[in-house]
Amino acid sequence: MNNILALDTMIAEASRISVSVHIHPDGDALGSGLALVSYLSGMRGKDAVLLVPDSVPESLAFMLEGFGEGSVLTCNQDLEGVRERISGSDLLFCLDCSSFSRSGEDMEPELRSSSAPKVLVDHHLNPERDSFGIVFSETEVSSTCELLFRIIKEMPDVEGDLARLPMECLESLMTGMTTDTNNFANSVFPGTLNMASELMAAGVDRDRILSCLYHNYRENRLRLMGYLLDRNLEITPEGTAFMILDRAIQKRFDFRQGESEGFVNLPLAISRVRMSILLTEEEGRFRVSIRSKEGTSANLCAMRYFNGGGHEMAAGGKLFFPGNIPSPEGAKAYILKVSEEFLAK
Ligand SMILES: [Mn+2]
Repeated sequence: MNNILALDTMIAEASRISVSVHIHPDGDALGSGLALVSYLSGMRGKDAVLLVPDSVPESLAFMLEGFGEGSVLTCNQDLEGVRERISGSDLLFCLDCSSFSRSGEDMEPELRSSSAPKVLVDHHLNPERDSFGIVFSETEVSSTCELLFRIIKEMPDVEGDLARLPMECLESLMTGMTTDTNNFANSVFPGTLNMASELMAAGVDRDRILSCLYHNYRENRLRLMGYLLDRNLEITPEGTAFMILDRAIQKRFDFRQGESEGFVNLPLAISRVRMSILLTEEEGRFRVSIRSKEGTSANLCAMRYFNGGGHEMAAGGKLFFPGNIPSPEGAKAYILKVSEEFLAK
């Protein structure tokens, strides 16, 4: 891989390294961030910390097991600490997002204005190359974890020998790849299966990871899922399925961040659905998740109508009120219009 030696030198010359991921971190963001912190501290002896723009969702808290107290700083708990950490860092990594603009408004200005060298490792479309000294950007991989797996494997101190790496590093990579592929249901490439195979051969307990990921939810998540599918899901004549997780429903099910993970994929099971949209109400905006089937671009839809982007068939964005729509109640009409316009023949 290009740039491996340049990266190796950059790491060798740094002592305080910070790794940032995107806001509302998912398994891939946390997995790649933790794996890198584990490699940098365990193998390279660096002072390495993962910076999370908001907080770690409860459902993914198990991923932090085995990591020391100071390995992760979150903006929600210690914003001052995060800012100090960024200004005191001599190397910055940005993982699983195409630019610092997805690092959240709390961290973005500090990250951008830092004079430390910056490295991007990401698998989304349209990376903001100019902001980084070294860019590892590939879209033909399942996840940032898969890309990072290949990078770490090629590092001169690893030489392809996974046994040299801390188990936390290997487990984090497996976890993130598993969540980003929806447990091997999408975005799986030949290299993805090789990665899984090599990690298992190196001793990663995949059954334990699956149990932590998929057998550990609160009852509310399942009841909310049932409610949304039965009472809330609508499908437009053009084949856009949409669900609106507004404040009232959030309250009713005591909704917590991360608990709707995967919901947006469910309507794709319906034959006539071409695209699925999940709106989650937040302060002054909806968070938007979009999934599409082959031939329909979730990325284009997110860019055109929802102030976002991502991958060809999995993207996200925001819908502001007031702004894009006058109030939360305007969401449905907006989606109907988008569907008509975007999926028109
Ligand atoms: Mn990802």
